[in-house]
Amino acid sequence: MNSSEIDSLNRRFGIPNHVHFSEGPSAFVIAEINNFHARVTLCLQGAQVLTFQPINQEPVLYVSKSARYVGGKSVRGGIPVCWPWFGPHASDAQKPAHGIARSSMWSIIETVALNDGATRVVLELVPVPEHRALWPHETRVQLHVSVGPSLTVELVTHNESAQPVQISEALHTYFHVSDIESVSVSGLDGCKYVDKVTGGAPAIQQQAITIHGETDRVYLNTAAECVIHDPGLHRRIHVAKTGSRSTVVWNPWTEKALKLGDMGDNGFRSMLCIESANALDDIVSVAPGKEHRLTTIISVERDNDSAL
Ligand code: TA6
Repeated sequence: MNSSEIDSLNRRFGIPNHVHFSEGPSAFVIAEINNFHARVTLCLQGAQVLTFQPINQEPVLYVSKSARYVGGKSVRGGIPVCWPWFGPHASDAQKPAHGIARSSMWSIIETVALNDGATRVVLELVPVPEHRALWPHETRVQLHVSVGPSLTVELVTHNESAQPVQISEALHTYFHVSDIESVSVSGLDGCKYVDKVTGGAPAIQQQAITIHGETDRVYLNTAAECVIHDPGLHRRIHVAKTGSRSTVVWNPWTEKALKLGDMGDNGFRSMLCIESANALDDIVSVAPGKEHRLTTIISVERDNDSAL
């Protein structure tokens, strides 16, 4: 997008002390949402939230120091939008992993300064001819981003066809942590999960989750809020959700991170994905003319009592 198009975005959707558009790396269009609660940046490609930093807090999301800003590829970090399928396509390995949304252009359709000083930005996926071969359904998808003391991200699927449409999806959130081996995650105790590292073996979570190697788990049939306990940063990150029956927990660890090529040498040590999703058995059927909303609500709580 060139500077006159960015000027047009600022004229139509910019809001002083709330929303401003600028050109980022590789001419990516970046929306900066800055209010007295927090600062968020997102790129129009993929409607990808990149950063979230509440006032007086450390960054909450992880973006790889080796992240690449390439057209048609999601950036390593922030909150990639996986839609209308999660993971590899169920029947066609040629189709892109995690669907079409995260690598496609979205447009801004609304920006609002809310009464409590928060800010909302609404984006919509721009339909293009090549999508039809990948996803031959009449659906419209929007992302609603609300920035206040917490960050709320809503992925809204509208079924505009006369038939039910099945989707799987995730808000694939990368969290910034002090060190992966010093954090734990509560909220999924007793929950059934599919362990993708051991070839899909089912298991039941015992107690809090700790990470000491490659971890790639889809927790099923759970609406639970997760909490990342991070004594190194003296904080707890709360990941609440609605419209989601799956939670994905992922850290690639050394070997997988090296294979990915955009996580640097030890980037995996300062990230943990806790993804609000509907995946595997939790596929969603959206009735004709209806909408489905997957929401993740991220907030941070200081924990000055915790010590490493
Ligand atoms: O959500 C976990 C996962 O499905 C992992 O299996 C891994 O593939 C990760 O997503 C990242 O996928 P990406 O295509 O962004 O490299």
